[in-house]
Amino acid sequence: MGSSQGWFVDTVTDTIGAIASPVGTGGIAIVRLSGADALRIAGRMIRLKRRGSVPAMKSWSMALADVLDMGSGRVVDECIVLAMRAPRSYTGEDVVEIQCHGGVVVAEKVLSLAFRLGTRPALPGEFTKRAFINGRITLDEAEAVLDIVTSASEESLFQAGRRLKGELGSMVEKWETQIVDLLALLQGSIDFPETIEADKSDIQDLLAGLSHDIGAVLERAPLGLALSQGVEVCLVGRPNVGKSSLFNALLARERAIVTDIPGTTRDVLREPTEWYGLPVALLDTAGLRETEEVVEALGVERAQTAAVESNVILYVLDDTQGIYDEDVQWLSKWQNRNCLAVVTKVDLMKQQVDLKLLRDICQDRWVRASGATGFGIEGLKKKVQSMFASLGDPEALAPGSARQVDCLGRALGEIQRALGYLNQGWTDDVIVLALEEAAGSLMELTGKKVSGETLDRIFSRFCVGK
Ligand SMILES: Nc1nc2c(ncn2[C@@H]2O[C@H](COP(=O)(O)OP(=O)(O)OP(=O)(O)O)[C@@H](O)[C@H]2O)c(=O)[nH]1
Ligand SMILES: [Mg+2]
Repeated sequence: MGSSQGWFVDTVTDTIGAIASPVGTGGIAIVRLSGADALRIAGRMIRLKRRGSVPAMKSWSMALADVLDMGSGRVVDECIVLAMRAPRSYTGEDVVEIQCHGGVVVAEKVLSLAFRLGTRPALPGEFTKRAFINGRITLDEAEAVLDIVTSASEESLFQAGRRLKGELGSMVEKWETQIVDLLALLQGSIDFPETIEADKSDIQDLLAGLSHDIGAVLERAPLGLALSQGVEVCLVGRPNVGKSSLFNALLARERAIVTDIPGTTRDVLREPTEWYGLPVALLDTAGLRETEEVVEALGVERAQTAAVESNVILYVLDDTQGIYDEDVQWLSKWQNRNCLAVVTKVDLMKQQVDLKLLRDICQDRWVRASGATGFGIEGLKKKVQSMFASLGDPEALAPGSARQVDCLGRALGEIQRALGYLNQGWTDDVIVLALEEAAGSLMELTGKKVSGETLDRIFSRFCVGK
């Protein structure tokens, strides 16, 4: 659990409200209120069916009730009301959840009644932001909430769930405590050199250990980011080689137009999918070639941009045509990226692709497949998935956002700097400066020390009502 952020407290006295369930019709719609006045406001618009009133409800209790329109005196809907009192609620404040029937108008009406009684519309992620501000969760846990909501695969959910339980945060806090204790020791030896002496080899061991442990978590960053944000996989290659056929085969549905006319695909097509637990956004693009045709030329430009911006490039080669000079150029250009060559149309048994040349350019980064028969499609998915899974033990904990990776990277850099200073015999005050920076970066990760802009950036990615 994170510490309370004192300097935010006066910004969170008002009561906020939002529809917490998705827009549309469904079984139930949930209107959520949070703040010091939540119970009182709910009490004025809700009449419990049995006895009592919302403000008198016990914490973590529920009741059947009617929502009343005070203006017309009409019953708007029959609902179930849940009361959760501060500090034992999601936000750490008084929270009321009103479960009404799952219609758009019903939920909007219930919310509008709450607004009329002084509730303010919640901003995106404001409930979770309050949970952070009130010390219910740390910042990495708040990010994990978003990762859980947006999880595109079971693996993503597994990692995000562990971060929400605070596994990453508590590890980071342990490192931070070790550094802070060391800082106290070093500061003591600076202030009282006769009485306190810091043992150099103990400090070396400690810093080397920290450096190893943080480095190990950072090594898993590409896996963590791939799982939380998904990877973009982009099909590129010359016209007519079979990109769109592979696109369809990889999605197992006829999403893209396939014809034997070179230059069929123009715009970039983007479809979400999942390959062995890896959330993937698959992109199909226009065939790469010089062209005078305006629309196609724009498509070719977009194809190159999409390839450069993607996490994985699948460079498609046509086994009935072999490897052209342009193919060699593109493959060589992208060989230091996550680029995999896909030799397709192998069902036609033409074997025009020179495998020796392909191995020279791509080493083992190529596969054989057929968009027409489905041959090699699962192997291709598995190979892309293993590019990320092999980045670390999938069971091991990984950071889930670029922000977390940045904080860990800076902490590691400062610890290594401190270790370097120590080995070179620099004075303690220089080492102290580096270690203070390291501790600061770790505190940023959990949100103990964080700017308002960082918070705004994180919570603006949430939906309203979360
Ligand atoms: N037999 C066979 N034919 C294929 C295969 N893949 C594609 N084709 C055929 O090759 C032609 C071109 O396929 P597309 O998938 O449209 O090729 P593309 O690379 O998307 O082409 P552009 O969009 O024009 O760049 C079509 O006639 C397909 O039916 C394959 O694996 N086997
Ligand atoms: Mg195409």
